Amino acid sequence: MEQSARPHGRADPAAIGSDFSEALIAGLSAPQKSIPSRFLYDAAGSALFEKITTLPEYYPTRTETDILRYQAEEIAAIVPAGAVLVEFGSGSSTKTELLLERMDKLHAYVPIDISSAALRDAKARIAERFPELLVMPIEADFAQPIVMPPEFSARPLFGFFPGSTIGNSRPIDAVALLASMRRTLGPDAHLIIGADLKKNVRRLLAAYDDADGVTAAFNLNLLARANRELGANFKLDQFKHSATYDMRNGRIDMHLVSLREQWVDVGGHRFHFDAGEQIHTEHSHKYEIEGFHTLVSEAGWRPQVVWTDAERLFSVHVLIA
Ligand code: AVJ
Repeated sequence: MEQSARPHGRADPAAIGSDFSEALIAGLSAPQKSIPSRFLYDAAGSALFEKITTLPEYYPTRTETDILRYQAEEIAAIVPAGAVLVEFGSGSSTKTELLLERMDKLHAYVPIDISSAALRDAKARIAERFPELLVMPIEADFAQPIVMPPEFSARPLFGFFPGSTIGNSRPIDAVALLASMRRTLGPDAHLIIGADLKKNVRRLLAAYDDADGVTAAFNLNLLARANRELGANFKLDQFKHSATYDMRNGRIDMHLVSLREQWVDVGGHRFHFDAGEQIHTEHSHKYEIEGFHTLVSEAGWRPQVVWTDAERLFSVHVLIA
């Protein structure tokens, strides 16, 4: 939900008891403070993320798009006539168009997203560009079990989960999510999924802490959002963005670091921050191809094909249910 700015200390009554409010208060009450990464994507955060995808340091989007463009013919050959393409967390559906261009025998496209605005825009654009294609958006959180329209149950289903969004989940949760997608798609389904690869740490750190500070603004928007939506009083210049690489777990961790000892009010609760105390805001796991194969196998998927770019920065996998 989009909301206009309001003075500190006056919360929007409709937002009290909201998902964000509950998660934020719970996350800041824990000994290790954290905010779930899904809250990064309000309207302002989504716009900042779109900007991140164009940064020279942020290689994943560009690299995955190149892989998909290069392999589009081959992907289209795997997708039989009359199939249904189901995208988990479709957002702007930009990468999807690369596939749809080649899939002239596709029956339907089912974008799944929590943003009704994103679904509306994507549906309008895709329906206009591919007039033969049935577009049936589902407004839902892809982390929850989703019921496919029954009229598609006899058709070959192709899941599409690009962007290395799977990397935001800890391995144990990633397995659960992949298993849930397998149940949603049913027997004989395929899943086309993007996974970011392990690489030089300096390169990884630059991608999550760019020179222009766009990623910093994206991360700090969580606090700005709490001020806007919940009447919190975070002082944005008293926190800074940090991205570190956890070698043992093979992941980038984003934090917001308190620059001094301070108190912050959120929805009737006061939270204390020590100088240097961190709020964890995002995990972004990086995989080796083998490790990713192990992960998907634990969820019951069978790896069919994997493509990477020449620099081996990113991988796109086709899995069979
Ligand atoms: C959209 C989750 C794939 O982890 O690389 C970008 C989000 N965070 N810069 C990622 C993100 C910081 C992104 N994903």
